[in-house]
Amino acid sequence: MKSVLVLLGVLLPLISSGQSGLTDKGLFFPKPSDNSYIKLIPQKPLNLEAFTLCMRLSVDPTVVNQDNRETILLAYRTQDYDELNVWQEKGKISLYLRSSSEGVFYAIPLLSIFRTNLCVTWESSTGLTAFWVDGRRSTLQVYRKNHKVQSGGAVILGQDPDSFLGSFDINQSFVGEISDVNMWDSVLTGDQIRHFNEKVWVGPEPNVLNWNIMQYEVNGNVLVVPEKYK
Ligand SMILES: *[C@@H]1O[C@H](CO)[C@@H](O)[C@H](O)[C@H]1NC(C)=O
Ligand SMILES: [Ca+2]
Repeated sequence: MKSVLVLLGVLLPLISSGQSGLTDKGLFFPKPSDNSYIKLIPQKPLNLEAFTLCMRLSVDPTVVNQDNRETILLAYRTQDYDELNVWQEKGKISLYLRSSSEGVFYAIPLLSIFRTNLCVTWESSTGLTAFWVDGRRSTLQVYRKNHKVQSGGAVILGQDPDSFLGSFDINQSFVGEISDVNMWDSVLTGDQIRHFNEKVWVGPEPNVLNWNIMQYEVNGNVLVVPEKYK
């Protein structure tokens, strides 16, 4: 009993410093910074041979859509690698798996001041990769066939870490609003991805990142957008 109480004494402060559940809420990054970010706690380790990653995004285009700016949309960083990064950069949207130099680029419409439903799918067995913008699929590309995404990292919104949870660059920070970040360990069907836009989810429960029950940690100047703005 005593050891249980001691354990609770250690765990409770940790649990209460984080928060959970973001149903109908968004996260707003009001201005460029090199210290504001959100750490998302996944439902399970990111050992992935396939994934679907979806999110809703709106940006401050006067910052994010500057010609030479790189803006991080989601970063999953392990101790040694940029294991899975999604960017908007140089007029394109890009995905990088275990690399910060060899990505796959898509000339899809850029993010705007209004919300965009953005999904990306990838599977190891074929390497087939696609972006989905408001339910419309891009052309396919083949990227990182037979690769596996490794566990042991941290999922970050708002900043690109060049070391494990540090070395942020203000000129790569996200400026705008992100919500409904969901991730599955499989490639969903086109119909399922189109349902994501309508917010009436009928597909499988997101089993890697699940916005509705997400545990997360806020660092710096990030506002949780109340439900009435959904
Ligand atoms: C960010 O970009 C601005 C404008 O290009 C530049 O003046 C500044 O030095 C950059 N800051 C960093 C930390 O790279
Ligand atoms: Ca960087």
